[in-house]
Amino acid sequence: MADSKPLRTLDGDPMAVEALLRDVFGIVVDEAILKGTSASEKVCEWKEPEELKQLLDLELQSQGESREQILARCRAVIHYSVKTGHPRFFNQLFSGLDPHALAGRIITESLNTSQYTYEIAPVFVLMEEEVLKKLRALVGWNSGDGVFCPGGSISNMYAMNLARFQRYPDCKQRGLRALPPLALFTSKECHYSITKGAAFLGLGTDSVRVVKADERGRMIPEDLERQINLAEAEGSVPFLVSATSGTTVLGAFDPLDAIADVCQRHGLWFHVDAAWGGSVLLSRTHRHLLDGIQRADSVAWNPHKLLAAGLQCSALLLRDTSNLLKRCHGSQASYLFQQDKFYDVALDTGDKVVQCGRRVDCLKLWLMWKAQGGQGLERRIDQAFALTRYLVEEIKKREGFELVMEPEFVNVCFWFVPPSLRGKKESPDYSQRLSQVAPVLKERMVKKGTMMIGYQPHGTRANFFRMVVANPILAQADIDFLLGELELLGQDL
Ligand code: ABU
Repeated sequence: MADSKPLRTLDGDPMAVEALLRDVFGIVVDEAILKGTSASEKVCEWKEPEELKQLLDLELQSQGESREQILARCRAVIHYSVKTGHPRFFNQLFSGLDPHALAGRIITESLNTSQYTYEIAPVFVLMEEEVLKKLRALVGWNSGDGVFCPGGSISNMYAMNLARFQRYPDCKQRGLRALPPLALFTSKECHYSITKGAAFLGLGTDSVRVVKADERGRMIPEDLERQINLAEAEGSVPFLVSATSGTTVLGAFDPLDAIADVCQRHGLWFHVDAAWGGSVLLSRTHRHLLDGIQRADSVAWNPHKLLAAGLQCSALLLRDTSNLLKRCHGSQASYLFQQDKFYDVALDTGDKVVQCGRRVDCLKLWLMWKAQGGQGLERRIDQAFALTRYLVEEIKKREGFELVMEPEFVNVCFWFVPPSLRGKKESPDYSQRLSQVAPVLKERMVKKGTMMIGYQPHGTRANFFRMVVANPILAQADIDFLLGELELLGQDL
């Protein structure tokens, strides 16, 4: 690459800009989108970090590079990246590549605006409100507020901050000095952002009281009540309960109605972390899993997960109609939020959030929804549940596969028991040896590039795979492939 001609600046040369971007889009369509979603291509091209650094030639230089060099770099970036839209990428709670959502992401990137004022984001301010209204309606609210956040963890932190502010508005000015020792409650299966949020907001991780979950991973409301009473007896002031709809590993749905009853009895803010499971609200068949969500004060919901809207698309929804977001976070910067503007300044939503610049996250969801309709999205959710059932039945049929439990959602947790461990459950080192299987298989599948599945230990359970059935292009053939490939990779173990 070093001897090619350097790229002259493209500023003010529309033909050169067009030529470059048409080439780049061509590469993106061929390599990232078509090959990236083709089952006959690899999910990833694994390289050790030192080798990858060399291959990518990461160091930044004072000299610019030629167009050919830049195009080769674009190809290399795509080639060595993990293809999360690939039908054998099962590693995270997001996967898939919806073309309409992607079109929205491309437009968003190209327009490069910030969501904070109507004057620079007129389309997106109105669109965000419409999309949030639709999500709120699915929760069961015909009014309220909300905002797109940079991820579900931040949505959860917003909920904690709002709950605290609503109870102790003084803390905005006086900070922690305005507060008694506070307590919040969540189950042991909650997302790790709850403890992170407690630390970040100055509540401290000790303020998080961990409520017991049942054998399926669902919060036990009786234990919640017990923990609230205990916290009070110890001198803390309970202020928030965070329930989870779709836990990260087991995919469990907390019993929201029973938890809402407890919150109501104790006057606590009821937050539902539905980052993973929120999209189930679109399915008339399965939305009963979230019965009671309409009683929440706040809901976190990530359409970038099960709806495949693309990272990131993470809504915080609020039942509040008192402008709580703005009262809690507003700082009235006079250079952005002039009150004497020529339009309705209520459309300047930037002071609702702690960020200044804020990405446009509504367009990808809006465009996908326009293309699919609510019915198309509902079909996707139902299809994911149906494929999950297929996977579960296949696991039950095959020797060497063992379910951790019947899934409630599209997380399928299972062990692959290799030939050498079959029939040895009673051996004292069985669990320890079984724990070593998933990491070995993970390394093999990644190095071969055929698929990616996550694994983890869980409580006293040995490492097991967590298969996530979410990609809208998944078919039974991909499920068959997954099981066959595990058998193949693990036949010598
Ligand atoms: N926000 C949880 C994501 C972790 C996962 O994809 O497993």
